[in-house]
Amino acid sequence: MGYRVVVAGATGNVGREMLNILDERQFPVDEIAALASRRSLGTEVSFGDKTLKTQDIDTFDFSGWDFALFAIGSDATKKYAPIAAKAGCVVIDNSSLYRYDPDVPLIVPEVNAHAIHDYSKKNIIANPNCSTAQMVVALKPLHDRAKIKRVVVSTYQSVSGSGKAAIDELWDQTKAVYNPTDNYERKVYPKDIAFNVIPHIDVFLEDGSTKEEWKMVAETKKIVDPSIKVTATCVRVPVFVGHSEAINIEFEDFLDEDEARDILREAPGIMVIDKREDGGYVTPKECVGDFATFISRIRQDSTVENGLNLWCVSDNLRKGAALNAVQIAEVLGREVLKKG
Ligand code: 11C
Repeated sequence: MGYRVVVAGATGNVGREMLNILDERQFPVDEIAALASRRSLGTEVSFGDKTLKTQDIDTFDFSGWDFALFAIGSDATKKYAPIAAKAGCVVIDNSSLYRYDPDVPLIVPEVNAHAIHDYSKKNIIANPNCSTAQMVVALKPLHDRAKIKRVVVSTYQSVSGSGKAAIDELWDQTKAVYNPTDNYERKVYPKDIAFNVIPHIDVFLEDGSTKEEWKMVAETKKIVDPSIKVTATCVRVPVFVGHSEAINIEFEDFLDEDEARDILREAPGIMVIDKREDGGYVTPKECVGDFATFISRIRQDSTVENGLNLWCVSDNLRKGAALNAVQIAEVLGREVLKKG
């Protein structure tokens, strides 16, 4: 016996990846419902070799469904998650709405799968922000060995993190550079993204940081350890898919770069590609469609007592969103619902 699974927001970038990944990982699905807003109704989506007609999230009855993967943004989640959860359908939510709620576990399965048991307080489990998810996969095994004191991270985030309109914006602007008669209108970003970088993701906060930077701080504390200090600078780059991060870590104890490399090689969800030669590292283009978080450029930072630098790349639509949500569903199935 398998599961009755809902994907809400099935026509978006992340929703489509959720359907792909459920199929790729052969999740035991008995029945699947693809939900969309009224605006996208009629759109068909693929699930393996099947085509699903989207159903209206407004009128959908969640009772009898085991869990729902939500990729519909915070406003819609606020409306529909409590309805699904009340009907007994566990919500695995990709928005930021519930991430910081003490009654909702925020899960990256490689790091804190055990915390999933707290889901029953609200029948909701939160999926982290993409830039946090890949970073904590890398931090956790190192923290277990040498206790992390402080992390300084700079991100290089792809436009797919801002949705489909941003992908179009990068494409149209890039074409217009070569063909000046093409007109383009900036709709998503406040500055040009083609052949440029923008040091601004999400809204500005009072202290001058952005919400994306704050998320990396707050979520790392909730998922890994509240004692870890994080300072982040989040930057949008003209890459379609794949977020990259330059991470500087200061530890309590000494950790040699070779040992760090061995630890990361053994750690779940990580692929180490770290040759000190031309091309001996991973770039975002190569990680698209992959499940792993890739680590390269592992090296000692001799400017602090126990420091290490590394480069971390992952498919933001996968580990940063859809894959992590499906992995949460796998843990939920294995440890809690126990069907199949
Ligand atoms: C970006 N990290 O790249 C964002 C997208 O809180 O789930 C995901 C926002 C979130 O723009």
